[in-house]
Amino acid sequence: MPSSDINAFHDLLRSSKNIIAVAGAGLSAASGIPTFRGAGGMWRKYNAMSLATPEGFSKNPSLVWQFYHYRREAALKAQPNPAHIALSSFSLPSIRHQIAPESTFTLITQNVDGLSPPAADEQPRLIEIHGRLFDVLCTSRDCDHVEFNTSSPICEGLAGTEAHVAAGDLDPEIPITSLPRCAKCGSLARPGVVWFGEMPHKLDEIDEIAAKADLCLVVGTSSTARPSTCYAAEVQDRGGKVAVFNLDRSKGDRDADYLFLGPCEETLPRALG
Ligand code: BJW
Ligand code: ZN
Repeated sequence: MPSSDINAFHDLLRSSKNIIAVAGAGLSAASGIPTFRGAGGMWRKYNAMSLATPEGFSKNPSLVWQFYHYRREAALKAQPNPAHIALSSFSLPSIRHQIAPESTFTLITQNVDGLSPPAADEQPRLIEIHGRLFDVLCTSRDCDHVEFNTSSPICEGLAGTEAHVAAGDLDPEIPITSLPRCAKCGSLARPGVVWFGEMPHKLDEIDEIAAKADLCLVVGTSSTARPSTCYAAEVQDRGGKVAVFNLDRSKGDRDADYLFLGPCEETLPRALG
């Protein structure tokens, strides 16, 4: 069984040289952003294959845009919670005594909500492996324009639909011409997130970082979506350690070296602060 000895974990933090954290939807749960799986998860109410695949978007971009408009509006209203803050301030000089001075820390988040605050000195390094809700991509191959757009609503055609989506009621009738368009060429735009079957971002960079990591924190993720699910085992296979922070038991956690069960907005500040 994994240990939950916080003092031993603090010793491990201090002796680790290259730390990575792989985070998931549970990190943002206390900020009011719903998770995907489990009780209250979005994939219980909405069909993942219709809303989070390129095929779903080709078939009905209107349904997909309503889902992402609803998610954008929720993220715009949300604030980082103590778990986000604990991760982003992990390398600040004030708490730097917790870790070795020359150590590195990289946060690989599967979340697209933008709630992990960027650190001033680029430590921790933040990698948003599944993209960002507020990136808007042109679907025309000839253009490929990307725009960072936090407008609320993103377009008039979607205004107010978030209330219906929250009730599980997506409107199949919104015409494609009323959906977000590319600011450069006018083609249909799409959310800048990574759907099932698409290539996650910065995989080469992550592989390089994970290959050097000697400690992997697994925070608020069900560890179901590849490739994020692989990094902890990779670190452990090379002799590194794994610490899981989750509300509940999750896939692979019995192999972890440390397991801190409970809301990560409580367990992480205690473990890292
Ligand atoms: C708390 C808490 C609290 C709650 N405190 N904890 C069949 C068809 C198509 C693809 C595949 C297929 N079979 C396999 C695949 C591959 C697929 C995959 O892994 N599928 C499995 C899920 C079956 N992966 C992909 O397609 C990926 N791409 C890929 O593989 O490319 C090829 C390639 C890769 C690498 C090398 C070579 C080739 C892309 C995956 C994209 C995932 N997309 C989504 C949507 C993104 C955009 C959006 O946000 O809308 O990403 S799906 C969804 O799952 C989202 C999440 O990022 C991801 C992971 O979920 P997460 O974050 O773990 O959330 P939950 O809800 O599952 O878990 C929350 C956890 O928090 C729970 O454990 C709670 O207990 C806990 N919790 N409150 C602490 N307060
Ligand atoms: Zn364009």
